[in-house]
Amino acid sequence: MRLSCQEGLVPGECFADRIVNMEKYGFEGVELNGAFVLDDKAWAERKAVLADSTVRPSSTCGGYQARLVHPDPAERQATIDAVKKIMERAAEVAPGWGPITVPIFNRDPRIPDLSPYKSSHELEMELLVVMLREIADFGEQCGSVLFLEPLNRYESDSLKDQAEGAQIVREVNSPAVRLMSDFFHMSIEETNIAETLRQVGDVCAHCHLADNTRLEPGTGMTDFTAGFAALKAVGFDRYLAFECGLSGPPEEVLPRSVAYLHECMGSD
Ligand code: LER
Ligand code: MN
Repeated sequence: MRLSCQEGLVPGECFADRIVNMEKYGFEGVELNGAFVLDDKAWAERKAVLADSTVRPSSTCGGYQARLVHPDPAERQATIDAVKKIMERAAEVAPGWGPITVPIFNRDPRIPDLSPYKSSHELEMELLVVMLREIADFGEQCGSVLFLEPLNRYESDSLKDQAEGAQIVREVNSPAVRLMSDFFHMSIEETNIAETLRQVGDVCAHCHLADNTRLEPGTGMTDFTAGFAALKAVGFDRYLAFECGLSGPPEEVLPRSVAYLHECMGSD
């Protein structure tokens, strides 16, 4: 289990400065902004800095419109194109990591309800599996992984349940498509985060960390000790990336939160 952090959370005039600070604060990984992976100049800068650092890329987040189950085929294709480009670039640096995606946010148009044939939700999840199979084939060829992220009811009423996300990943049945578990979304949607992680642990390959208020871990009520014990029990050895607001200056609160999480992990 290793700690990662979204690049935008750490201060620095340029990416190289941010990475130096990340290492200083105790992070082993960085979650890149997908927009900077898609941009030629920003990607070249990131690749060069990472080649010289002990901080490893864990994942990318955002940077394109996440519309895998959008009703417009052109929008779905644009999402597939962006995801594949990020996967290809991720594999240039190392195998086994890549973009996070959500199927669709609430603000976007949804697949129409075709009851009594099929509900919107059934159609969306079926379409999601079809889309993910194409991504899985691509990821297996280039060596990259896509992380599927269930949200919470306020951001999407499509995929917001870890068990359902795990079921979809099992159906796609590829090492190139894995589930990711966001502690903030789980604190809203799951009755017991540790129990949930035990149940989805066979397909979970990435986590997002924030406390229940979405500030940095250690500021709220989420039981990270129980969550990490569950991850340990299922043999999770991947990255947990900070995706959160900060309760104070980053140089104070980020190292404090990292130290707190190491206590929660036990000896790790
Ligand atoms: C959005 O709330 C979120 O958790 C992001 O990780 C979505 O990619
Ligand atoms: Mn997240």
